[in-house]
Amino acid sequence: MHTTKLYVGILLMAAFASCQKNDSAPPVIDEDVNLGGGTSISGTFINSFQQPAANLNTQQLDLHRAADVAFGDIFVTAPNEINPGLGPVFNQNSCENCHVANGKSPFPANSGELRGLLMRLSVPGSGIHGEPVPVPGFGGQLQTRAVFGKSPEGTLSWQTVEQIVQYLDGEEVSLRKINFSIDNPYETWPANVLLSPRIAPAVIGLGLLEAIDPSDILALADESDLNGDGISGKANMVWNVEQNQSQLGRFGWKAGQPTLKQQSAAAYNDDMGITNPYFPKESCTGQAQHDGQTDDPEIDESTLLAATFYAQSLGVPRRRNWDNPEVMMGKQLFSKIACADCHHPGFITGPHPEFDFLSFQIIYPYTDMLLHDMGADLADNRPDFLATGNEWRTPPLWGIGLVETVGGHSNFLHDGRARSLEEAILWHGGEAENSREEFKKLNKQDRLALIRFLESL
Ligand code: HEC
Ligand code: HEC
Ligand SMILES: [Ca+2]
Ligand SMILES: [Ca+2]
Ligand SMILES: [Ca+2]
Repeated sequence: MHTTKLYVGILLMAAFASCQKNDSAPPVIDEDVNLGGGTSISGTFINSFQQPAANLNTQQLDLHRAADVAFGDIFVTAPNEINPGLGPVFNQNSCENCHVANGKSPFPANSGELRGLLMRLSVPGSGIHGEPVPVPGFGGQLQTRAVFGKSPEGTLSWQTVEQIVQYLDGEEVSLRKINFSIDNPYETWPANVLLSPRIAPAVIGLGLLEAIDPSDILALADESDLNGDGISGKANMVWNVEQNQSQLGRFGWKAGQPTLKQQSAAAYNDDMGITNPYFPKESCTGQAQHDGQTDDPEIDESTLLAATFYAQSLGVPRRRNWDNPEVMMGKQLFSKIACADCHHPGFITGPHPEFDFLSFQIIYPYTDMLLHDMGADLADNRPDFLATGNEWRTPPLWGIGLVETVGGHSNFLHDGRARSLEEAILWHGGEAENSREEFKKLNKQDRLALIRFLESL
């Protein structure tokens, strides 16, 4: 790439040039303080992920407020005047119940209240468009709740196993591995089911990630590791249901969804049992307890677009403490030990077809949007389009330092197993093994500096 670096270089040169001319120029700030470009907002508070993008015009701000309502709408059992159609089977009854305060879900305390944790299912192989193959009788996701008179598909339970890792300096950290199982299936649980636990991610900055030109993402891919650095990012190619074609995958932990609209439509359908123009059949269609009818969609296109717009139009919080010396040292280490080789700092978004506030923004999401083999310990062993059982999409790191402020927890990684940023780093394996080993060799002061940098994002 390096259009972004070039561009930023030019900006910095411009800043220096103006310093020379003019003594009252503003202090030079770190290039990535405005993580979300013109959408960036300030402040460190519990509502940090619920602010509209700073660069919305009045009309867009009105749309955003209406969209906020759609995201929070609680669905109930039909017949009901307002928001009917929940189920027959479902996981939660509103978007916000999983994406609490728009932040990352915590790992649940018990299987009675799963919060934003859900289990994807499939049997080995792939379908005609390369998609995971649904499990007969259970589909592609385990719905753990059902409306009155229907049975949940099963319950999710787990056991945790602790394992110790040691730094070069002798300090030890205990990592929590989680082994999931499905209990009380409503009918016989087939053999050979593949499981993929997923925790709800934060929903900030997603419109910007959608606006990155595909060629800028593909330019970072190095599938056969031609440059020999042990890192071989790969793009997922997934099915766009509306356009009836294969497209770059961007959203979800394995980049299994091409657009925010399709991601949102799938969430209505699978997570809440709400049929919609994209997915007009109930998720349990074909199962014994479904009545076999396909009625009109339970929400219309405008509701679907509203929920989609909400995630597109949220502001990204600015970095904090970026000029703290420890944070600045941590940022250097982040590049030095190759974290930045996957958590790619910057992009300039392309032109967004609909929304000018997403176009040509200089953003710092700290992701390459590509899939990486993260090793056996993180593997779910369940393929998702081109993503193998070992591969995950690099998650963006913007906002990661506010997870605790917003959600009151510090659980990370696709299944929420990590209880701190430190644990999240120590789980890295596969293509990230060298990077993790470098981290383990750092002295305590340097390790803390790296974490302080993450906390500034
Ligand atoms: C049962 C919990 C649950 C509910 C309800 C839910 N989500 Fe999600 N959401 C998730 C999980 C888990 C993921 C990650 C999915 C994956 O990796 O496949 C996700 C991912 C997303 C993403 C992509 C985020 C990213 O970084 O790639 C968006 C956007 C999203 N959800 C929007 C919505 C909307 C809109 C609704 C309501 C219509 C909704 N969600 C309802 C759990 C939920
Ligand atoms: C080979 C690519 C790669 C490298 C190198 C890498 N990461 Fe990651 N990182 C990922 C992927 C992929 C995940 C998601 C893994 C999962 O959830 O199972 C991740 C997850 C994370 C998370 C948790 C994010 C979340 O939302 O839960 C943090 C924090 C993180 N990485 C920081 C780092 C740091 C710090 C380094 C350097 C020591 C680093 N990473 C090196 C690819 C990489
Ligand atoms: Ca329904
Ligand atoms: Ca199901
Ligand atoms: Ca490489």
